[in-house]
Amino acid sequence: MNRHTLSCFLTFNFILSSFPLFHATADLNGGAATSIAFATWLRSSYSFDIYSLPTSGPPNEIRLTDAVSINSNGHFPSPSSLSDLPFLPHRFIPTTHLIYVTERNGSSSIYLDSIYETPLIRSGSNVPTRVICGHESESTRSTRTQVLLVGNGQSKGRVSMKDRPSLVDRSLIYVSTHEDPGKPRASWTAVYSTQLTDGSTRRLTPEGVADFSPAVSPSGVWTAVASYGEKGWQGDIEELSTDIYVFLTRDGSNRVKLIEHGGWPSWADESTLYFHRRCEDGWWCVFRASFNIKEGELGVNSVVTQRVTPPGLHAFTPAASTANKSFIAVATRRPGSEFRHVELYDVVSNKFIMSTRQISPNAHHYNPFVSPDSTRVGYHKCRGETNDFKAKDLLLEHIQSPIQNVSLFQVDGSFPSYSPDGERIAYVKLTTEPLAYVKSPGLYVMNSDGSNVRTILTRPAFSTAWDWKRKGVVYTSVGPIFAGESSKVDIISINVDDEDSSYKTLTQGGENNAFPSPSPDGKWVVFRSGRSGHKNLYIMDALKGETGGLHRLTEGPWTDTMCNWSPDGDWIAFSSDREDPDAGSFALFKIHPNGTGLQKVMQSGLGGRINHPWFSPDGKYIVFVADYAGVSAEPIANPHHFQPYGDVFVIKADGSGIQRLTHNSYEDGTPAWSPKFVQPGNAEWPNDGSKCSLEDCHWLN
Ligand SMILES: *[C@@H]1O[C@H](CO)[C@@H](O)[C@H](O)[C@H]1NC(C)=O
Ligand SMILES: *[C@@H]1O[C@H](CO)[C@@H](O)[C@H](O)[C@H]1NC(C)=O
Ligand SMILES: CC(=O)N[C@H]1CO[C@H](CO)[C@@H](O)[C@@H]1O
Ligand SMILES: CC(=O)N[C@H]1CO[C@H](CO)[C@@H](O)[C@@H]1O
Repeated sequence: MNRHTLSCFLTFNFILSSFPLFHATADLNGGAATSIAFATWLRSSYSFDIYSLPTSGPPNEIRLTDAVSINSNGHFPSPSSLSDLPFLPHRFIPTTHLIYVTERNGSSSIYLDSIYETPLIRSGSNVPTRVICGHESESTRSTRTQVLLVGNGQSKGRVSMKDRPSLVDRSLIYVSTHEDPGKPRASWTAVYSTQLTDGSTRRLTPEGVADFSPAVSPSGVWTAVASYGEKGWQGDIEELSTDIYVFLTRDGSNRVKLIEHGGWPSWADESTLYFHRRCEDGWWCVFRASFNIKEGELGVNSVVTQRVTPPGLHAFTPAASTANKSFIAVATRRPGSEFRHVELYDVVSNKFIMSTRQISPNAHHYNPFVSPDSTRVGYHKCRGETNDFKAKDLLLEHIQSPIQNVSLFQVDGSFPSYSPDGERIAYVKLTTEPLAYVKSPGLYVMNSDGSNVRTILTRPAFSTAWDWKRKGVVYTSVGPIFAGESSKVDIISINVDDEDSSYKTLTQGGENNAFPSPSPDGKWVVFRSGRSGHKNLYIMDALKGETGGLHRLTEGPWTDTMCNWSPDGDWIAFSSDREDPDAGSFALFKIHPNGTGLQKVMQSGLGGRINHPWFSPDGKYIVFVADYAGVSAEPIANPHHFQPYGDVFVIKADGSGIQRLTHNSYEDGTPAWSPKFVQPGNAEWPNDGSKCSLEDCHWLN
């Protein structure tokens, strides 16, 4: 019992420049504030922290980040890159500096933590500023200074995703998604360089191109990226069909394609890069590329590539080691194991020499990185429960919104919808989710602040919607999601305030009747049904169901689905593949409830997908989920997401003025607008601990 917890940390909030936090791009709902809730596949149980292990000797794993929010994709800066940074205090002997991505405060930003061992000073002594918690041993304690290096302030004040940082010569190189390339199905991910001493930021990726996974060479002169180049995102959701390009870090010039087919570059020295690709034998494998780099003269022909890791296992996301070139770090998936581990691979003897399997066999470990002296390997994994604290997963998280007067909430559940007074949220847990907190799939209701979660129905259900007139009445579809036309799915209405959870089945025959949305006068419900052999839209009586009256709204050999009735009653928005049935491409349409006025509101480019439209309370805007912004990271660097391109967007109901609401590399979905403004805030699950219910990429199985 030598170690005990002590509240003693130094925080520094060094903000480089003073852009406004919110960049108002629109003023929806006539200036009245509203809210949008949406789901992000399993993100609420990530609880990632960055850990490190020595590359030789006893496997003493240490947690480097502070167990707040989600911390990932770390980088150990070299001592020379840190020299002269004005905000680094020099009063302690440094042990570790770590640069990483954090999602605290509802948007990603890049932090530098410096963890110092200091002689023990009893509390009350000269700790200069605000203090957060740390460890204390008999004679030392660690003190952490935490510096925000790059946030939205460095991106013209725009909310964006920040990722893959490296520090070179007092400049931070990273990706950000804050610039709209202005065309559908194009990734917004580009590489930027921010000068940390003066805060100036420069874009290194050419306009109209997306770059992923930047890596800076040890000298800092070159940066390598995975990129589609001019051809743009190809709709990939597993391996990205990228090539590797290099350019001069100082200004992005001298850009050349170095390697066809590859991703996740990592430099061993100025003429050696490791990278991954899916090999022809089906295994993900790591390659080494050797080349002779000279400004301006480089091309694919001068490069020699060689496969490094053997068949029989997947090896990916390599991290070269620069001081000791005899090994690299990789993530692996081995046959017979569902867990992703970080392993060291000796490139001289061609043997795996160390693995996180020894330390935490039943956890996923992501995206290794090696310290400049090659003595430590870092990675991130879910923190779970540890001895010194209990991490808690969030049931409801406030996400920074790029739109003024719209607060954004991520709900740990699918198909959230707000009650007409904005006080409650109905949502479901799907059968496909690992059920960490709930015993069974079904329908749940909570207050909009995340309190008072109640189980309403323990049967598989999906899309939810509240009646506008009858208080407490919720519609949902009961049965399997993603099922064929004739699958047994019926629409029910249930009063969530009734004690007995009895419900009324409104549709008959069970031929995939789903996505109910009631009319604002409370008389009708629009829904989709597979009863004709195709999924089309129908309208039925809200109280009596089909038996009280049924009208067919759309008809054709295609799929019309995910319908939402506008609050003024005049329109029904829906998603349809009618222009190219069964090709997997869905556009956004609207139609009057009397069947006239059909209009295509928006298409997300050729072959694109727009799903789950929902009208704003004033009917002037529609929120939806789409692949409009492509993917924002290599999917293999994340846990599994079925549709990693899913982001939430808002458009005017006439189809103009698209705005991106979410910026991340996860699968966001099923947004719903609240009629009232909900105060920003987070809510933890009432249970203790983080359940770490991660799933590794299914397509690696
Ligand atoms: C370099 O790494 C290899 C593999 O871990 C190890 O066997 C070797 O001792 C290291 N060399 C030095 C000089 O640290
Ligand atoms: C159909 O409904 C729209 C709006 O709800 C209305 O403007 C239009 O006049 C109606 N058309 C017919 C033929 O009833
Ligand atoms: C800029 C703006 O329109 N702000 C509005 C946000 O919503 C509140 C509450 O409805 C209004 O008072 C503000 O004017
Ligand atoms: C500006 C802001 O919201 N800062 C918060 C970011 O997150 C940390 C940790 O959760 C809070 O302590 C800050 O107040």
